Amino acid sequence: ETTAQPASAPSFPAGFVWGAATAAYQVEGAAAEDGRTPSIWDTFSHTPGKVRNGDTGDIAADHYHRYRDDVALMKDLGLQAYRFSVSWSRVQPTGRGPAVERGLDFYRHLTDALLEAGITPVATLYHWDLPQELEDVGGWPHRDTAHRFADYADLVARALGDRVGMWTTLNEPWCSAFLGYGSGVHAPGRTDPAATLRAAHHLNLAHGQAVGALRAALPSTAQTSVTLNLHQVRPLTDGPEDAEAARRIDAVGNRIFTGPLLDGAYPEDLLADTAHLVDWDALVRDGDLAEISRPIDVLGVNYYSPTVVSLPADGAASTRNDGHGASDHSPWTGSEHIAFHLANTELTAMNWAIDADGLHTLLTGLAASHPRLPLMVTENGAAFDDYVSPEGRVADPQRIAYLHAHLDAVRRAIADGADVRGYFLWSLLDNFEWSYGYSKRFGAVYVDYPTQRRIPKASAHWYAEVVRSNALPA
Ligand code: GBH
Repeated sequence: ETTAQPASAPSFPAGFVWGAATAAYQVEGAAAEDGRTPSIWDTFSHTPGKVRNGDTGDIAADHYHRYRDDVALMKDLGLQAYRFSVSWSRVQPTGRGPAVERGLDFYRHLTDALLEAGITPVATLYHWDLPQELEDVGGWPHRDTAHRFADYADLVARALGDRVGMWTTLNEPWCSAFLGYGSGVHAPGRTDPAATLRAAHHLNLAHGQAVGALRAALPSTAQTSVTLNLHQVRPLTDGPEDAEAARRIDAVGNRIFTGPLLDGAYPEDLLADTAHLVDWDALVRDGDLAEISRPIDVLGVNYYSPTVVSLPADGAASTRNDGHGASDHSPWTGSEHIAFHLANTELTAMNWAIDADGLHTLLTGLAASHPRLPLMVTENGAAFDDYVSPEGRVADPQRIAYLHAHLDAVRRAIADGADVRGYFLWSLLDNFEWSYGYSKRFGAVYVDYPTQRRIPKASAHWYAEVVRSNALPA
């Protein structure tokens, strides 16, 4: 046996989990097959003007039909885990009632293939694709949607609980509430501040009730989690106005979730900032906070870029690039007057500032505030303008540099005491990037959409070596 890495290679703890992630609507396609009905993203993407170039997820990366090849690709790359999401309207088309077995079969076959390849399946129950029928009767602003979600969690857990041991309830509930019902750049495209805050509470409640359902249906060894996009908020200057801007955005961007989920209460300052928009006393019923704060085993965090804010002296509402399409409506319900700035660094193709220290600060901050809560980086990655060379290769040195810097930030956070259990690259495949359609490529694997041919980018090979050695190149 030889030691492949020099002693100086910056390495990760033994047992650190290395994976890649996707989401159902972004990769599956087969939108109308085997009994699947429209989700809010089918409706939204088929509404002219909502998604760039009129792109939809009808076909996407055709993962529904090509999952065997995709699992083989993951095995070739040596991935240890695959984070995917379940399409609610594929397995329970009306959002209530009995399951569609053909829909569940897709996930049974996918997880069987993963297990056979030695890859751990990590299932997310909700990555933004609410059954349209549930939106038609009120969607997330309507309390009953949380109960429907708990029933759906029970149904999926009973179908897949014998083969999936790691479960995430929601992916980025901030996006569901604030981009879906606030700025309207995501489905269902509503722009109603009160509905936004109601949606946030009902997403929290849905998570808590689903954790209860998962615990009841799954073996005691199963792990439950939720994935949050915690904004790494920084004031533009050291002045008191910008500190106030950072406090407000931290409240409505982060603590509206971490407060009830991890600490059992909504923060007082958030309730005060938004009291004119919603009657919190009527919205939050007795017993809700106890359900929402049920213990979880792991907190998933997604990180891409920091958020730099200021409070303009003139009080004028700001216009900004929120990275998810232009809207006349701010997603920052109750804090619309705050201005946003790009950090003064290199940008990705999304115009997101590259700042790996933000990931270190995020992880060490959570370790300090919640020392007994294990963490998992459930998404991190970047879009660049990738293209296939005449030789059939995709060189993406910027993505390699991005991943290297962010993985080093994870490694430093662990060295500084953060209990980070694993890392999932976003994304395994190029895919449907929401309101940007197919114009942005986040994959480690290039997808040539006309042929659906997969071409691992240079970053995929680089990542495979990191996974193999459990270390970064020295
Ligand atoms: C993730 O969302 C998604 O989980 C995934 O489906 C998606 O493909 C991937 O990232 C890439 O976009 O919102 O104004 O504060 C990331 C969503 C993008 C939300 C950056 C926060 C920061 C600007 N996040 N955004 S703002």
